[in-house]
Amino acid sequence: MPIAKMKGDKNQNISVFVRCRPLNATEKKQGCYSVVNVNADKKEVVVKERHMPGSVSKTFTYDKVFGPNSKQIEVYKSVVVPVLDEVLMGYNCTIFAYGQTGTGKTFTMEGERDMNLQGSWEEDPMAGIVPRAMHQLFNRLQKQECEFSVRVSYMEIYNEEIIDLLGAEMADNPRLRIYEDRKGACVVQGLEEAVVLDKDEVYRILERGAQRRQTAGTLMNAHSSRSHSVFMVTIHTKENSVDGEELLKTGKLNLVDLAGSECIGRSGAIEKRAREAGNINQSLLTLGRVITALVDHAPHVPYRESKLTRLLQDSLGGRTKTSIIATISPATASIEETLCTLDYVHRAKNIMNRPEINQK
Ligand code: ADP
Ligand code: ZZD
Repeated sequence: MPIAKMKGDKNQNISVFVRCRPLNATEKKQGCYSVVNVNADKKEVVVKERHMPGSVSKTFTYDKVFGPNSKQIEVYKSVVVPVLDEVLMGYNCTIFAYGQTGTGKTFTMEGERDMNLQGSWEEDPMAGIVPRAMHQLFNRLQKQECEFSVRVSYMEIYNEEIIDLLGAEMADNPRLRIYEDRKGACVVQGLEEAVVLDKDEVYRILERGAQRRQTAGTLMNAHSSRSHSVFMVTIHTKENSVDGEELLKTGKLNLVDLAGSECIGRSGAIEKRAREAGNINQSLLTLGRVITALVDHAPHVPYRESKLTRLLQDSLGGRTKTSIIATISPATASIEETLCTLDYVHRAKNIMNRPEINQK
């Protein structure tokens, strides 16, 4: 079949994963116990609604599930390695982390730097998806006999404003606007695209981004739980095919750490508490509405109603390969939020994308 015919004719569901973190010291002190059971073999998460004889339990099935003892490397190998293969084949891919604040979205997407560790960042066992993906990307590209270029953008969406986490030092961040390019893709005007030449430059960029974010978030906790951070990598490769022709490929990877899901209730309605606090996260709210519209096959999908959904429109019902990692707490006290998260991402499993290779 000619390539043109094969293009985009395969529908593919979004992949959905769940990771449960361990009970923490505070929860243990409060007498919380675990109400979540993760069955990796059956790919099931079971939530016991009452911890008594004749208890009610709810079971959800996903593409893969990770229990409280799962390690960063394990999540990386199962979820990200296959995605990186696809990016290098020329697909656009997106991985979202979704869940209540404090359940491990940032731990999963970015990880943590063990400052007692003398070793390099590449060897840090606490490194999350972003540093691992960047490290493996350069290892893979340097092994391949091809010319390549790697560009990185890193931004935060807070209160429907885009903050560039890599922009020039003194640039008093003007509000960055989104516009549509000739192909109809949404692009952020003026967003820094850092060219990364090798693995050694990666850490400096991550450090800069992490530092900027701290400066941006004066009210740290509230800020980080309400903001979305988006790490975008674009890879261009040029190979010579067997018949001496040039093969140009472009792959893109979006790694998205979403705002805490807690202000949005199970029905998708904004909780009264959140509304009263003026804490309406337009991007998170719209994400939920976009998912609903897609799974219901509604005639109109409200992509344009938020920055996040405009920017990532192609990941939701478009030509990007998309995965979602839902993070949950095992604790009794979080059972309502946990069920919300499990429901929400289970519904998202029904979204169909039609991935297409970018190749010339
Ligand atoms: P979120 O980004 O969802 O608000 P964080 O990533 O900040 O949550 O995680 C909250 C706390 O829980 C952090 O102290 C983090 O180290 C810890 N944590 C999260 N996930 C795990 C995990 N899978 N294993 C061990 N600790 C975890
Ligand atoms: N989660 C940490 C950053 C934070 O919220 O600040 S951990 C990883 C991805 C993107 C940006 C930073 C990192 C991070 C880091 C910490 C401190 C200084 C630089 C970078 C990290 C963690 C482990 C290995 C590599 C990078």
